[in-house]
Amino acid sequence: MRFNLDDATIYATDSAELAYAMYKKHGYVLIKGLFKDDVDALNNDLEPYIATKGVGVEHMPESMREFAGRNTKRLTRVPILSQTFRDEFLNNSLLLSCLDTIFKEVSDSYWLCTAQIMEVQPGEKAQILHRDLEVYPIFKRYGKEAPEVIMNCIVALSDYTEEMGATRAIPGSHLWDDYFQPGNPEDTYPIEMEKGDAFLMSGKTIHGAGANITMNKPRRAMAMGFNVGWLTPEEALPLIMPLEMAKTMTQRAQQMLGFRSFHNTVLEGGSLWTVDFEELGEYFKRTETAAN
Ligand SMILES: O=C(O)CCC(=O)C(=O)O
Ligand SMILES: [Fe+2]
Repeated sequence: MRFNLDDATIYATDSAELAYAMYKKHGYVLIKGLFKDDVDALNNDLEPYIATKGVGVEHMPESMREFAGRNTKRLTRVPILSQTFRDEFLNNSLLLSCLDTIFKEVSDSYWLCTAQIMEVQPGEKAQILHRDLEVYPIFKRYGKEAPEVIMNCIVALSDYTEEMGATRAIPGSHLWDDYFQPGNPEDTYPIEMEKGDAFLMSGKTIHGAGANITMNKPRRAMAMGFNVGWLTPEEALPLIMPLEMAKTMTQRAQQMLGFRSFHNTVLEGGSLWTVDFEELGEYFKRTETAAN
């Protein structure tokens, strides 16, 4: 039976419960217009950086460069480069409600794993199919029983089609027993999106960027990854974001960026990422007062 993306599509005005039901069933949910009021400002903030960015990734080991895409521009560190990202994208209430619901079975809080622009250039081939969970490889052994430790929210920063390299995913692949079974490109479906739409996907779902077979239409998307608080994020953002910048963010955003501690409350287990057992947010406040 062919999969119809409409069956996994909701609107920004819909509830987190509906999003959750679709994510559970298909392994992802497309949320129409989730960031439609924010993408122009984000593009504005980032345009100069994207324009001067080359294709490919300079600092990755050779073996990973194919995966990242030799003809794809990847711009990382978005939270530092864009105030719109810090103010709006990190505080989107539907996205946060979805993530709260999804992660609460596994972890009391979560980090921003990465926020990066992925602009697939004309001529780029399809990305190798994968599950984002594989960044923490041990979980692959557990198949569908693996805990949900990483989620990806891919936001369209331009309208894009299958021909431009829309992300392709295999619906239901989060429910497979054997995660060592490679996905078949013929079983993937493109997630075509309009500017501002967002696609929230389980780390257990097989996917990859599609090939861009157009002559002159880059596909611009942003991936916002989130990982549970007891795993290391991809980007070391708290080490490179100035504290002064972090202070302008909401508490939720500070927590996701590593400027607050991680408390295992509901699931128990104590606190992590503290200073002498003190909540990091309190530590920053107290030591700053002492300095003044
Ligand atoms: O760019 C895309 O559509 C997906 C990229 C991706 O899945 C990844 O790099 O992990
Ligand atoms: Fe991925």
